[in-house]
Amino acid sequence: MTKPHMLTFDTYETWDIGPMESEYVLHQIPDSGQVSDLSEEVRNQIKAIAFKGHSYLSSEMIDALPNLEIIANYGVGYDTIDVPHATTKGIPVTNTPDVLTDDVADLAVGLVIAKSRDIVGAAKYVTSGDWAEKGNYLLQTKVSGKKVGIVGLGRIGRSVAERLQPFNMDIHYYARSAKITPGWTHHDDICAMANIVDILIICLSGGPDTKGMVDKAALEALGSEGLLVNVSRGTTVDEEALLDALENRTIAGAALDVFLKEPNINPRFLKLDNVLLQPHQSSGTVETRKVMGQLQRDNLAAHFAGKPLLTQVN
Ligand code: 8YV
Repeated sequence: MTKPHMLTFDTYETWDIGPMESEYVLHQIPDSGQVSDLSEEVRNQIKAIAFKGHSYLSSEMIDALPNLEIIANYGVGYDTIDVPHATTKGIPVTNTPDVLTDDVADLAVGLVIAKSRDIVGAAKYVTSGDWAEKGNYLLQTKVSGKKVGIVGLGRIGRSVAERLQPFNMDIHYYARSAKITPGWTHHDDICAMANIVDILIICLSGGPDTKGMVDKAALEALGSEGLLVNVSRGTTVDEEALLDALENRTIAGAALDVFLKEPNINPRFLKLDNVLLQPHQSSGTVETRKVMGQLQRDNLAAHFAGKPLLTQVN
């Protein structure tokens, strides 16, 4: 059987490239690459996209591939793909849900603890010799028993809450409607929730519906003792308002894995001493990335075998 031609975005690990090469003729373009960079002959051949990364797969790019049959995303979030356009063209889009939930939730909890206890600053205090020279480290902020507000109680938000419950935290969550929980408090207003919690953790999915949902008012409500953690998408926060709040210390600090512009984040972040910044690495473990790649390939294989897709989003 002849191998279908497939376009891959961004870089893949060798453990992904090998299995993809054995099933498909691969055409690779970088994360910010353009489909229009490919020759017309190649564009006509492409039947599948193995999408990865955080640039935008636009309607124009989709239209430039007249024989495209499927877009398989490497990641749970598909806000960087014009899914409505793919849908109107009858092109299925798949993602990789569930398999990365543990990792993202683990990192969210890690960020809460690392930022509250300043683990990174304290480690530098030892290695720089400051401990021996200057004495005990500054006292930090307790984690256990705090009031936490989870913004978005999907798979990841729920897993974050479940992990924080054994820390005797009082768990609040924002969602459009109340969900079945082990006694967590529902809010339908982010500001009202931010006003009463110590820590706000954003676990929303990205896209136009959640754009700027954590806004200036929500940050004001969180207040000068409040910690913001974001493991969702940079778009879910009003980033200018967040930078103002951090610079003016109207919130205590933030631990962020995601930004509006990645990896070229707003340079104002780099001047702050009340942030813990991460390079969008929440699903970035060897174990999880292997399973994400497998699920992406399983969806592609199902499509070309004429079988039902495993995790279709449209
Ligand atoms: C990325 C993510 O997919 O799953 C998501 O939505 O944000 C990440 O896991 C990953 O960084 C690969 O680009």
